This record gives sequence, C-alpha cells and structure tokens, in this order.
Amino acid sequence: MIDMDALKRQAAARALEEVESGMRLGLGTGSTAKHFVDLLGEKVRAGVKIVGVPTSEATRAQAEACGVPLTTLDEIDRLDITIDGADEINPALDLIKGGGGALLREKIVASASARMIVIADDSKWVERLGRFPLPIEVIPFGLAATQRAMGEAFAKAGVSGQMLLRKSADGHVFVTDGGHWIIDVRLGEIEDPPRLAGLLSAIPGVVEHGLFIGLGSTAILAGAQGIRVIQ
Ligand code: ABF
Repeated sequence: MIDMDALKRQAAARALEEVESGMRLGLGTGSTAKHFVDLLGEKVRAGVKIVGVPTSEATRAQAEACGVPLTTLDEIDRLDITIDGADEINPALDLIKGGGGALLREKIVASASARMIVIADDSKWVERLGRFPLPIEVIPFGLAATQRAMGEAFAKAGVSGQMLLRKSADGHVFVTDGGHWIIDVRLGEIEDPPRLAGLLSAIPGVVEHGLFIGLGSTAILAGAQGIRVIQ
C-alpha cells in the first residue's frame, strides 16, 4: 500500500532544496504545499532568511504558526519561486488547479514569480488534462448568464460537462477567500487547454479558472519508484 502523504512530503522536501537564503517565495495551498510550508519552517528556524507570500488564508495561518516571515505583493513586486501543488499536470507542465478553492490567489502569486515549482505525488501526472473537474471561480451576480457563456465557451473548445456549484461539507455554498463561488466541470479530455483558457478568461462573470497555462517551470513528482524532476 503506497503512503500518498509520504510521497507528497518527499516532493516537498525535494523542492526545499531549491530554496536559498534571500529568496522571496510564493507559498501554495493544499496538502502537498502544507508539507512544504512545514519543512520551510524548519529551515527558517535553522537560520535561512526567506520571506513568503501565502496563496490562501489557510496557508497564511500555517506559515505564521511555523514562524515563516510573510509579506504581500503590495510590498514586493516579484517573487523568485512559487512552490505549489496541483490537481493535474500534463507534459507541457500545464495544470488544473483549484480543487482546494484557492486558484485565484494561486494564479496571482504564480504569475508574479520567476519560477513555479509544482510538487505532487505522481498520480497527478496525466497525458491530457480534464479528468479532474475544472474549477471556475465566478461572481455570484448573474450566475445563470455566466454559466450560459461558459457553455458556449465549452462548445467552441469542443468539450462539455455538467456544471456543479461547489458546496462545503456543511451543505452551504463554498465561498472563496475572495468572496466568490466555484463551479466545477468534469470535461473529460481537454484537447486544447490554452484555447479553452482564453475563452473562459473572456467571460465577464468568470473571475479566474483553474487552467494554469505556461506558468509551471518545474514539476517534482514523487512515486513508488522515486522522484522525477521534469523541466
Ligand atoms: C492546491 O491544492 C490546488 O490548486 C490544488 O487544487 C490542490 C492540490 O492539493 P493536494 O496537494 O492536497 O493534492 O495546490
């Protein structure tokens, strides 16, 4: 039986080797990124001087508890590396993210970084994106109109799938850190992720979507056979 959590920690530990004193880091969200922040806290306590920008309130709270110094993108303009997890990674290092609901801040932080290192267990590696439901963060106002526009975008991109409004475990609508809602859509294989990304970004009620195109620079994948680093 493979211990997936141990694999996630191995990927996080390998990413930590890329961190040097003086770096400004984007800190991801999710169970794999959580291992990274945990290990980073140990490194900070050992004397390494870094500063981090968290991608969610959950990561902010964890980083503060671990003693990782934090800043904001209002105080510094560029980050050296963002280290974050993903829901799917393809050979072009395009990603589906947002299963954890933090995709908007994750994309802002990754876009402000010179490099993005994606850390994951190797079950996240896919030939084609789309098996994982694509999260799309939307403004509650005019949701039906936004969903109609999303349906048209899917048709143009040659995909389709049921749009499900994300709910929390307590049955209430899931609200993101930015106060928005998330629609999850299981599309199956997405033939042209950059095209779909462009179509979705053009819809006014879509705040952001979980297709991360051209942002990933390195993937660190931990599996039963060891660690693979893909550039
Ligand atoms: C974040 O956490 C998200 O973008 C992605 O949805 C998720 C991956 O979670 P985990 O590391 O828990 O598998 O990176």
